[in-house]
Amino acid sequence: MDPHERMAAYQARVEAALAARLPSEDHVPRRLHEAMRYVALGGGKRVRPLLVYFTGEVLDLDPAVLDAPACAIELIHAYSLVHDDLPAMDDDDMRRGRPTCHIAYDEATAILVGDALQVLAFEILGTDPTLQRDANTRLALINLLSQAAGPSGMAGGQAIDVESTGKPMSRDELAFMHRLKTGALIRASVLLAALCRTDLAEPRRVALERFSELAGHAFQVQDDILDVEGEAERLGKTPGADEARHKPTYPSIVGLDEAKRIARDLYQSSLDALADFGEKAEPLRWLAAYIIERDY
Ligand code: GRG
Repeated sequence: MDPHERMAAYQARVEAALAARLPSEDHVPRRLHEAMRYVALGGGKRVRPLLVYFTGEVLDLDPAVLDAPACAIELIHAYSLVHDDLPAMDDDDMRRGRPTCHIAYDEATAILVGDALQVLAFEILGTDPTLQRDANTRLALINLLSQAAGPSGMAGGQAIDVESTGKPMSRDELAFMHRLKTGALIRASVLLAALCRTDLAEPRRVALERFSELAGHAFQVQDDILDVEGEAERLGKTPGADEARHKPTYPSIVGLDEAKRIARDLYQSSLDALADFGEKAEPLRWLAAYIIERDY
C-alpha cells in the first residue's frame, strides 16, 4: 500500500477503535454519550493518531498495540476542540463542517463532553488490554500525555492564547504559545508510540522527539497560513477567524511570505532530524510533507 492508502486505512482504523471505546448511546446518560460520539467520531484529519501509527511503522510496532495510544491522543484533542469552541473561549458555531457541540447540544453538555473525553483517554492508557504493556509503561504513557495536555502543555498554551488575544506578541512569544498549545500533543503523539517500543535506544528517541517538535511547529504555522488562505468548505470552519479576533499569528507578525518560508524551513529541519533512520523513516517524512501541504 502507498502512504495515501495507509493513511486512509489508519484513519478508518482509529475511527473503529474510538467507536468501540466510547460509551454507547444506548446507556444512561444517553445524551452525554451521544454528544461524546458526535464530537469524537466521523470527522477530523486524525493527524495525531496518524503520527502514532506512522511512528509505529518506523519502529516495527504492531498497530494493534497502538490503538489505545492513538485513541487516547485523539480523545484529548477532541475534548480540547469542544472546550475551545465554547462561548467563553473562541465562541465558534462550526467545527469539522458541522455545528459545534454546544450548538448541537448545549453548553453544559459540551463542558461535560470535554471532561468525559479527557478522562476516558487516561482510562484507556491505564486499562485497555490491547496495549499489551506492563504497569510501568502504562504509567509512563499516562505521565507523558498528562504533561502534554496540562498547564505546561496544551491547557497552558490555551491560557496564554486567551490572555494574549488583542495584545501585541513577539515571534518568540508566539512560538512558545504554539509549542504548548498545539506542539505538545503533536510531540506526545510520536513519543507515545516510542514509549511502546520499550527497547528503543535513547539517541533514536531523542531524534524522534526533535522531529515531533519541528513537525508540530510546522503544523501550527501552516494552520495560521490556512486561516488566511484556506477555503471555508475545505476547512469545515470560517477562515479569517484569527484576524477577526485580533489573534497573533505568523502571517500577522512576520507576513504571509515569511510564514510560508518558516513552514518550509521547519519541514526541512524535521526531515534532517530523521537522517539516522535512513529509508525506515519514510512514513514520517511523508506525514511531515502532508502536514505542511494540507489545505484543511
Ligand atoms: C481548550 C484546553 C483547551 C485547549 C484548546 C486545540 C486548541 C487548544 C485550540 C484549537 C484552536 C486552534 C485552531 C488551534 C490550532 C491548531 C489546531 C489544534 C487545529 C485543529 O487541529 P486539526 O487541524 O483538527 O488537527 P481536526 O479537525 O483535523 O482534528
